[in-house]
Amino acid sequence: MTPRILHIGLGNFARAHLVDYTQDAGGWQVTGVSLRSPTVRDGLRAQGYGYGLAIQGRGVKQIDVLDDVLVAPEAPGAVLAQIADANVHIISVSVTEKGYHLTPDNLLDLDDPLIAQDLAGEGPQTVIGFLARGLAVRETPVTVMSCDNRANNGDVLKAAVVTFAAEARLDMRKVQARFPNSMVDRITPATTDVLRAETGDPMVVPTEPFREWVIEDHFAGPRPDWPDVVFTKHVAPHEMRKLRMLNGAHSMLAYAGTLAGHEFVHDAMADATLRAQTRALMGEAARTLSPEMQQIAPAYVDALTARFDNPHMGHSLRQIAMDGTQKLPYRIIDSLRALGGDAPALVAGVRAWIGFCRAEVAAGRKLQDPKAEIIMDIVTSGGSDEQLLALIGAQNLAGVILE
Ligand code: CS2
Repeated sequence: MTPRILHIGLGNFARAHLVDYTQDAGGWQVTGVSLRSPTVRDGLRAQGYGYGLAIQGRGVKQIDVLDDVLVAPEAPGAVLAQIADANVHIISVSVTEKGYHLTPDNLLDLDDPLIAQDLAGEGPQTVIGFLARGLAVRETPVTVMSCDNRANNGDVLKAAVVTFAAEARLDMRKVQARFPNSMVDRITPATTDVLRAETGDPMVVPTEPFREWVIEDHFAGPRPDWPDVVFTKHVAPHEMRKLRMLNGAHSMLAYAGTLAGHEFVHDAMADATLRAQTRALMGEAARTLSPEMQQIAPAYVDALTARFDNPHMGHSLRQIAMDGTQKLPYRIIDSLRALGGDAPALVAGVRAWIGFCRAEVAAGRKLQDPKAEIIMDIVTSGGSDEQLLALIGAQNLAGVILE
């Protein structure tokens, strides 16, 4: 039987990263799980689960390593059965930052309504509820691998599952699961109708030629022979390099760029002030990294600049601006804290987020953020910037950010 990966959260990113790498490795299949809507399943099923990966400048690569997609709300029991299936050796996860339902200090948010419902025994609906309840009945070892942009992504996922299991009084004594940390990277914009029409593929995914993956060498069983993947004991230095330099700069550009009237990353990069601020932010973030990462930082800044400059990517600033309360803590605030506040470009990034929240509410646009309602209440009731900073765990940096 062909060994399988069960991938939870089959968005464009997973289809441009884990699924692409796994196709290159050969010998494995991937079964997808959509936690909410049937859209991706319906689209992929209509074409036999194959789709095109439009790699900028390199044409369309046909991906055919997916064998099925389950839609969790339609069949939660089938998803739980897959999590427990002995032929599934890896359960990978890309559900975006907010899919973890954590508090700003990375603990499972027991007040979150979906987590509360999962604990009450309905569903489940969240990745945490599914993993805890599925692993509890699994009999063989398994690797649970987070592929999301979160610091210590494997550790925080494991901690959330353990907390859930304890709260739900699940017996986890027989569970043999490992949760490696990983750093994932590939810029993957939303698909446009133009690309769908050009390729004749409604499920096509646009991405850049660059891809990077560093995974903690901590697997419970077999894994595909993924090409170019770095397996290491120490992922954190890589994770911090990527999250703080690439994603930190992305978030600053998203808010400052939108406020300046730009639509795409490459537009904002063509704005001399924002370009200088982007490179300055990367330089500030680099000062918080390990000596090895500091050494390669200048070349990394240039490589990131070139990736951001790519005019063919059409990477929308508003897409990156989503879910700021979930992203800013480890993309920008951690660096700022490490530098004791002495970092004008990072400060500009946080101030741009505040300005963006206020401008969106003033314009009557709905913020895309799990804390959108709280942000709206603060802004419309004349609340302070300090109150907004509290939402990203940065109230004690108000002095340096707002001075
Ligand atoms: C972006 C990321 O949307 C965002 O927040 O910063 O998705 C970014 O493109 C990827 O992490 C690149 O690997």
